[in-house]
Amino acid sequence: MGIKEDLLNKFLFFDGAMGTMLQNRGLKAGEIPETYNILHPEIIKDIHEKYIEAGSNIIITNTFGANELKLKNTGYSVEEVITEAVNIAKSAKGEKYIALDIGPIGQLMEPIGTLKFEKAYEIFKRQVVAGSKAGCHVILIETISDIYEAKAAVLAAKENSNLPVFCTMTFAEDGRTFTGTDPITMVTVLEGLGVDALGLNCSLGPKEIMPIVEEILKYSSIPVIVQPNAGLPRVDGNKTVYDITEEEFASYMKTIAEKGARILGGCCGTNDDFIRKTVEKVENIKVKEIEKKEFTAITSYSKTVLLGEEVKIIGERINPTGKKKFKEALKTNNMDYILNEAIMQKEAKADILDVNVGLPEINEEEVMIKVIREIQSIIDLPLQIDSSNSKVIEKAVRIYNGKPIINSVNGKEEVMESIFPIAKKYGAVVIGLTLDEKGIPSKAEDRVKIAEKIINKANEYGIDKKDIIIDCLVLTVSAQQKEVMETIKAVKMVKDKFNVKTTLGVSNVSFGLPNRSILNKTFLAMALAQGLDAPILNPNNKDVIETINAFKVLANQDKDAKDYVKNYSNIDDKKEVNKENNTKDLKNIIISGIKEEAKEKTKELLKIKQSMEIVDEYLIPALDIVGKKYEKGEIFLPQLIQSAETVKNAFEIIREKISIEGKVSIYKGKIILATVQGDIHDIGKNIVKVILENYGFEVIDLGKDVPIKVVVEKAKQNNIKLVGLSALMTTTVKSMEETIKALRKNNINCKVFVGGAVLNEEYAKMIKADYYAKDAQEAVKIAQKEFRC
Ligand code: B1M
Repeated sequence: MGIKEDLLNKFLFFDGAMGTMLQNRGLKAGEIPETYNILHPEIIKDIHEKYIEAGSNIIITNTFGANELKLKNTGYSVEEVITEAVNIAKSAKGEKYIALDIGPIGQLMEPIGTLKFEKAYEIFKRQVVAGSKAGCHVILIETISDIYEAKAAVLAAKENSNLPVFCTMTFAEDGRTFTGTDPITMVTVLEGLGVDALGLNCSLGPKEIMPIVEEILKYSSIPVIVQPNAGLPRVDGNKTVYDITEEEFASYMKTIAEKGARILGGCCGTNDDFIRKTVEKVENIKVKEIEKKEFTAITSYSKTVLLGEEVKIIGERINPTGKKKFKEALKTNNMDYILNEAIMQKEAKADILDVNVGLPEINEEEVMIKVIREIQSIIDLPLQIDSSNSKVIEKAVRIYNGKPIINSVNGKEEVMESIFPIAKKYGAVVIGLTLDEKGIPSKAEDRVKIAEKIINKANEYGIDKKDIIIDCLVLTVSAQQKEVMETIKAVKMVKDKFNVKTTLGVSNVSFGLPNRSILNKTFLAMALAQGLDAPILNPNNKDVIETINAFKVLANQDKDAKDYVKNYSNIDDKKEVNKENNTKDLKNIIISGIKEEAKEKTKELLKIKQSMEIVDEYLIPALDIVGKKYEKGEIFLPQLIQSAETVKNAFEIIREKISIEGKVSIYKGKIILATVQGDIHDIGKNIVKVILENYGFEVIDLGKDVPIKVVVEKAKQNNIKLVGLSALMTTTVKSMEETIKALRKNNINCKVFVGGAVLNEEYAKMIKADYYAKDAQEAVKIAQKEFRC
């Protein structure tokens, strides 16, 4: 029996924390826990044995951070540390499986950070190879907060070992991971990638994670892992302590087991007593059967779109066919043009975006990857990867951050054989076109036969029917009038016979005829009535969208006509709002995160506005809107970052203009500027710097997240008379106060001015700053006063 068989009908128990157990045995702050495998193997062995005694039957190796980046300065290799760790686990007395622990790399992935997907894959691969060589039984990827990193790790595990792969992520109290992934998205992506068990670890205590666990269980068709912390952390003196007892922990874990979780364990703050109590309480409960969930889902990194409950729109605009400007954009690498098409479709309420960049004169593979990377860094809609080249499809689905749709296969053996293995491996949904070697059958019945062949063949590759969307193909009414109704008939037959999801490229129907919109919307209504789930169309076309909105009411999909009323009650107000949105100003560009366009727009604006007017009227208000959207959970960190980067691009143009204008060249005094420790927001501080320099002050810019002692040292070294500190978060005002205190304590004879959105006059006084500067101009006034100029 192996671990997979065990999971079919019993509970398995992981161990509890390693880090806190090691701290209790002498691990000091700054020491790397994984070095204990080599320096103190007896301690690690003892911890494993304590857990086995308590009832754990899966032991997690002490290799959470055993990757090449974290071990870099230890003098030990990944292979040494992992081999030792697995050997120690093997030598621990008692029956158990050994799970190779793989934690996050410790660097943020693109687009939030700089770590490339391929690099992350290589780092994980090294760990997997070492672990499986050393003889572990399962690979456990855990505490991951970015689904993209999880994807790199799972692929590395599956492509470089034959071991079962488990993957757990960490969630915050709002039910999302750090980068915005919710439970359904995690389940959809990880299940698609073929992991053997999935779930959540760390995050919060068992009570707080309950709603997240319920969501995971609702959607998962495979065993679910739950490893919470020992409650919520609290700082007591200089120790972190957790707030629930072993008994309470175990009671919650019992409830979690009853709800359906299969693998239970503990994370931070737990120890062998937590596991013992949990095993005692759970051991004799009957395991809940794991049901197969039959929903069709596609995802981006943060958003899941379910097909079937209501009509979903697949936007068709990212496609060069018949579009001169689009072709030009592809040839000249004009990403902004393509991104704008994506944004416009999102604003027009598309649910999924088709991405096709097939042009004979470009390198489709390269361009497809670039376009997908760019779109997924600013848009949270799931993508449909559209190409006739299987190599392009594979490359694209690999780097895509979510579960995509592949457009498409058809009934030709050769096509199915090349695409289905890709769809299976990456867990994509596939569109099956009802044509084969003989072309498109004219009769509905024959198209249904091809649909059946596609569904059966997919099944042979292990692809479930829920991951197939059938396209019965729309023919042009001007050329094949008789066959248009065959398509409508085929949609109904396919739905009735196979109960699969359906799509159609709607606008094909009207080629060659005037006023195409009338034909498109009527055909659409007919197809919707027969069961069309996800039409591919232009969401900017008002007629088809109105047809869908009306259909949703009539088909009882838009319950109580809520959306309909919202859309159509204040029609005049709406027109105004749309007019405003359509005049793409710099604010909208920043909110959307289109960097190059921001530069161009700023250049244009500089012809009619003063530099600081642009900062005050566009840059700051745009970031305020972005900040509010972030706070409300409407956007997530990746988009926040894109907007911040866009502002930096715009400000770079303004900075150049200001430097050219360079009003003053005389030296008026030296000022230190810094964003305080713990705070990485530096856009405001950088603006203040440019303006102060422009007025003739010399600025020593210490950057962001500046340690208190660095501010003190630099002030001392440079005999500074004026220090400016910036902070943007309520949490870092404290750090500002500490910095001021340290300057005073070290008898540095300087004045301090403070600024940043979170501050005001009153706060400034409270933390004993000499001045509060609400903006850059105010900072100049303060400097002028201090240096008497
Ligand atoms: Co974040 N962030 N952010 N963020 N971010 C805020 C501040 C937040 C209010 C957003 C929100 O939730 N609504 C919130 C703080 C909540 C709070 O404390 N109550 C927040 C959070 C929570 C976070 C993270 C924790 C998110 C996360 O990781 N989960 C994280 C923080 C990491 C950390 O610092 N340890 C984070 C990260 C980021 C990005 C990296 C994505 C990015 C910063 C990029 C960068 O700066 N390089 C970012 C951004 C862009 C924002 C918002 C949207 C915009 C900030 C900004 O640049 N405004 C912000 C929401 C908001 O403020 N509306 C938000 C424009 C800038 C010109 O204004 O800095 O106020 P401001 O500067 C003005 C004046 O205040 C003044 O002059 C400037 C010009 O007039 N001024 C000074 C500023 N400093 C001065 C110094 C002076 C004098 C005047 O003398 C020394």
